[in-house]
Amino acid sequence: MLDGDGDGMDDNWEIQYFGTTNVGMGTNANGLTHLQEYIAGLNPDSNSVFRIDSSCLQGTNMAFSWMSVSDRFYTVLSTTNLLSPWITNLYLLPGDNTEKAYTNTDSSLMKFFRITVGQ
Ligand SMILES: [Ca+2]
Repeated sequence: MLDGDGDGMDDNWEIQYFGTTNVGMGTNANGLTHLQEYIAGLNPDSNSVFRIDSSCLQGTNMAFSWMSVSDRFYTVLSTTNLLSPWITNLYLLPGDNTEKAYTNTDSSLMKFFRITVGQ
């Protein structure tokens, strides 16, 4: 990654979407900063968001999927109570511009899930 201005965003990505590397840390209509959009692999020209694309029950197991981006890593976390710590279920799955999926095989408890994305 070329980051001549040291703002954490690839200069080529900044030039592609803003025409300059002087984009600052402003926010888009979706409330994310340009840096957050870059890390999530989003298009800052649109209202694109990082999200779970599909979820369904496979028997008693919850399965869900999301679109991945190259050079990003995804971690799936869960908790049985939003006041409790999050537990890592899947750690640093590399993105490759394909759909990624996770299936929770422990259906003994109701769980909340979230996915984090980083570089
Ligand atoms: Ca940069």
